[in-house]
Amino acid sequence: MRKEYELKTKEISISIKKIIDEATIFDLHTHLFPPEHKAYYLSGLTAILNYHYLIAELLSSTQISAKDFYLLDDNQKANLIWDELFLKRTPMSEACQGVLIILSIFSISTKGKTFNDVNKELKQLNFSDQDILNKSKVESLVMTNNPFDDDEWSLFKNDNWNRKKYRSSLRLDSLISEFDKCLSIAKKNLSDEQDELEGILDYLNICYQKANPVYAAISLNGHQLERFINNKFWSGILKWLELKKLPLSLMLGVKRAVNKNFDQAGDGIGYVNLKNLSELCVKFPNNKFLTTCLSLNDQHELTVLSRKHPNLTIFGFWWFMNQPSIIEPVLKMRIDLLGLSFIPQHSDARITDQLIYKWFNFKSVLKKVMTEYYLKLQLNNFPITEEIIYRDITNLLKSNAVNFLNIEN
Ligand code: RAT
Ligand code: ZN
Repeated sequence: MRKEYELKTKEISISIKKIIDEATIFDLHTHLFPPEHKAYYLSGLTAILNYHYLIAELLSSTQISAKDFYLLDDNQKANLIWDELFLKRTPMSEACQGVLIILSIFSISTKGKTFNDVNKELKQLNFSDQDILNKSKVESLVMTNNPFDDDEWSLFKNDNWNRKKYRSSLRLDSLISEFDKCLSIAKKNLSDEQDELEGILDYLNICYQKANPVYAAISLNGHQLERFINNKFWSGILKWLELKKLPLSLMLGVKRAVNKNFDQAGDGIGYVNLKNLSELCVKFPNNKFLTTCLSLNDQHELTVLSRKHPNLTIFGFWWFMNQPSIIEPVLKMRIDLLGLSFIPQHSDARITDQLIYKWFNFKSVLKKVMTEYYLKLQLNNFPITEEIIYRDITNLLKSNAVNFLNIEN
């Protein structure tokens, strides 16, 4: 039973902690798949250690060459990462500490243990995806589904998985990076007479029917964003999204392959001009845009834009932004400008087990920040009740996203 009376100062932080700990989550952007999609379901220590954040850390902080590293099999890679980053060095970075949080939630101590010791202990627990979802309190999550990757997309041929727990999103990056391949996949399903846009849209219609996506998404660098605004093909895609009432998630400011040798771990930050985003919001007022930016430099301008454009909603702390030391000040800046009308976090988890640490870390910062703001409100004679805290936290961790996407949860 939640207390309806005004909380005393000391009770506020206790209530916040309890409500945030218990709050369930709608995770707006992940790279996870249900276990039924066997080749794509990742869990366990080998996958956790072979995360591209940790590969980049290994390759940039040791003398190990990327070429030699990528010749190893998955277990050898994970073993090496464990030795170098967890045994020979202090696992201080956010990505390293994330691994330790997962293990400690499963009560596994790591001190001096080899990769094989820890791997064996974790395997013995034999936990399912639902066990992880329960521990992290994630009720439902959005996958990243590429309709131009036949093998990955074969997930939608089956009905043996939970579509409410694992929601779909249409990832459209391939339409930029490998347009000809997309066209030939679309054409397999269609007549020859159509022009390129019609062909792609017809194919996307088929995918839409099959997957019931909650949004479409694309990651863009500055140059691509600039071209996006005045491009006939993309205007056609935006029209289609409008008709389908599908928001477009724009993930802005990535520069792919800044170090090609690092392969999957080689992407970095690029320049992006957010004036282009503002122009996009004005030019397509009936499209809804979800946006996140990779660079710290863009956060203030992005937040101001979200105050100015009703069709622009900010989400998450993406990738290099997902560090507690960055989240705290930027989260406060967002609240100062937007109140609570944004979607504060997504996990971007690639390995199901990561849901545990990514949400644990975000909830810790959220507790600290929300306590500060409620105490300020109280000082201004605004009475704080458990009802209010519960409403706000539910909105931040679930309802803002669910309502924005207009889906039933
Ligand atoms: O955060 C990540 O894991 C990145 O590799 C990207 O996948 C990024 O989130 C994206 O969706 O492009
Ligand atoms: Zn992602």
